Amino acid sequence: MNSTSDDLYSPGWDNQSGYGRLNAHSAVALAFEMACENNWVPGDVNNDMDINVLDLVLVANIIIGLAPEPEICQDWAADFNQNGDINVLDIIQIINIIVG
Ligand SMILES: [Ca+2]
Ligand SMILES: [Ca+2]
Repeated sequence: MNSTSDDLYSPGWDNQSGYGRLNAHSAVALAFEMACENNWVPGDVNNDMDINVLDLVLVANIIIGLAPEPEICQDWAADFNQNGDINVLDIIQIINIIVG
């Protein structure tokens, strides 16, 4: 939990806030991320055990906002380089996987 707390004062532990307020959102996001890692593969956005052009289309749709409310793990898989952002860099890296 410490890694998902917001530090309120000095970095790390301090007298005023301990490790900071529990950041419930980060903790929940981390829990989902761990669940996704167990069941999904980055780049396999439709989770069909294959990374192909269908996944590219899904990532593109997520980027331009056409995907209807992607699930959390779908978002996670679409962020191929796991930098917290889904963009053209993820598409390029998924293309690299497809063309080998
Ligand atoms: Ca797929
Ligand atoms: Ca990314």
